[in-house]
Amino acid sequence: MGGKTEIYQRMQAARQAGRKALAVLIDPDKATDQHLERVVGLGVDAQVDFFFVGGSLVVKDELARCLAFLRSHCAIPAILFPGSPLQIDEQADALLFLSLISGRNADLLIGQQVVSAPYLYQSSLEVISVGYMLVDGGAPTTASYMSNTLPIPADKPDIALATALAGEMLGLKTLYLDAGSGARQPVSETMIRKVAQHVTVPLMAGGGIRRPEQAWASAQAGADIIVVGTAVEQSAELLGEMAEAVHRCRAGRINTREM
Ligand code: 1GP
Repeated sequence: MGGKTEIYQRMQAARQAGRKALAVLIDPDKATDQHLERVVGLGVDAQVDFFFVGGSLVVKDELARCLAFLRSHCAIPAILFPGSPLQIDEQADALLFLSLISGRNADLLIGQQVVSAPYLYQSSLEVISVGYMLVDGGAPTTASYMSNTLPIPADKPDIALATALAGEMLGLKTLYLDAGSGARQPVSETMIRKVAQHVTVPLMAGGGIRRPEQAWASAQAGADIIVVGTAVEQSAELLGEMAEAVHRCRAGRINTREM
């Protein structure tokens, strides 16, 4: 099956060059036009790499409006980060095709993907598969509750590594360590480093990153794409500092077979 690969190639090229990327997560339910205008303006100035759009629970019908706004106001790629097969819209550039590999909920491992695959096949969207791993961030999050799965314990990097390796061996094109939106603690540097040292696909990390130094530390530990949502929702001004912190980090990945 062919299909578009432009965004994925961009992710891979950045990873190979040791160039870190910032993705700003926009929850369409919460993003008023005024907020979007601000985030887009600051995002363009700060050279934000991607906008991720979606959420674990989207209750209003604002996705199309949000994507139309992004499309007409900037050239930063808009990538769907869907909480359900309902969140598909061809105005986006790509879609993260998530399989919740940290959980044992068959519906989120393969069930919902089977429902959405025929629609995606006929759409113009670039589909990027993601081995999605929820990590305990100190309290239940919407993602952990809605997915009805146990997150990976925060202090078990070996479990995260084994899960990530399985995901890569199954052919998933990217991996995502997520403490969940609004997590009390972000994914630890130890866990990110452990995974980053052994996988070769682009690695995303997010959930609970509130300060630029945390974004920098996650990138320095080996994440290629840092995802920030809540902090920018609460204070759009942080966006410039977040982007600066992530782009300043140049840590390449050192792969090892030593476990
Ligand atoms: C959630 O990783 C994202 O899936 C972003 O989390 O909202 O806590 O930044 P925050």
